[in-house]
Amino acid sequence: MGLLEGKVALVTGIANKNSIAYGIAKAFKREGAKLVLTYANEKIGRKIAPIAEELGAVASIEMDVSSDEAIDRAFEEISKVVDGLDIVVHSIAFAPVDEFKRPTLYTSREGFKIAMDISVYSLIAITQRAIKLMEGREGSFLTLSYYGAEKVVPHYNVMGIAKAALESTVRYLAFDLGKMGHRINAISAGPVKTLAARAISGFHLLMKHTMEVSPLGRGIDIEDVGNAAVFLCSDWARNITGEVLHVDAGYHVMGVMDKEDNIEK
Ligand code: 0WD
Repeated sequence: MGLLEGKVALVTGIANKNSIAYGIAKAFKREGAKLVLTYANEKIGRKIAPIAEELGAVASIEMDVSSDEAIDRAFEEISKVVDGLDIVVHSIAFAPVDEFKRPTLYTSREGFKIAMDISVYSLIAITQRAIKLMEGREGSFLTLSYYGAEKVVPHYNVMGIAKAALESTVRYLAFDLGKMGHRINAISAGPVKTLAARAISGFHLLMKHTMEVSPLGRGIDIEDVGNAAVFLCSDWARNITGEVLHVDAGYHVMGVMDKEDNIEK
């Protein structure tokens, strides 16, 4: 029997088969979860229709998280296709591409607002609606973060600030949700080549560096994130909340990073 047998999972943020959310949805399906997908706009919706079919999703629904009305409409639809929700995956982030091209010092007010709104506030907005569909269940929420929340990663800029806020949001929401018996955690994933990652200058160097200096001497893939997500959203993790789990081949534990030390591998 699968670890998520009988559970209903809402998975946001699949843009294509490289998306981290796709790796998560695939692992959830393997473990027996029933899936509902949401996408940002019509164009992505058309692109992911075959993915929704492949995953046997109950429904695939448009939800642009920049608008409360759009989120309300999406949840109205979601409530029509499932009796309730056990799991919600928030795999959404955005900042205008210019913000990755200039130093953090010159972040624009508008770029800052957009990054925080789409990448952080959306988690709160989605959670507010989702808990209404979790009554009588022990719900589990999951979001995606990155090491740039903790340390300076050149070019990650305002998104690092947003991820720091996102990780803090996870802790504050854990406190509120705990009273209802629900949990919320984050996975801090190592670099994965996705559409969103392409916006970050020098991303390939970041991937190479991570592979060279991480204790395991390798990178990670969306399957790794999917498997960790299954654990965090399953009953095996029923006393884990407010946590940020690193799925990064151990990169975050390193202080001095000299690739020569890894040369034996
Ligand atoms: O190395 C990486 N790729 C890492 C990503 C390492 C660690 C964490 N992450 C995080 C990202 O910051 C994000 O929170 O994982 C999450 C998923 O990102 P991803 O899988 O790397 O990227 P992608 O496949 O592009 O999915 C992100 C999606 C958007 O795709 P595009 O490329 O169209 O921006 O976020 C969604 C959208 O589907 N998104 C929105 N969804 C609803 N409403 C919105 C919006 N307004 N804006 C973006």
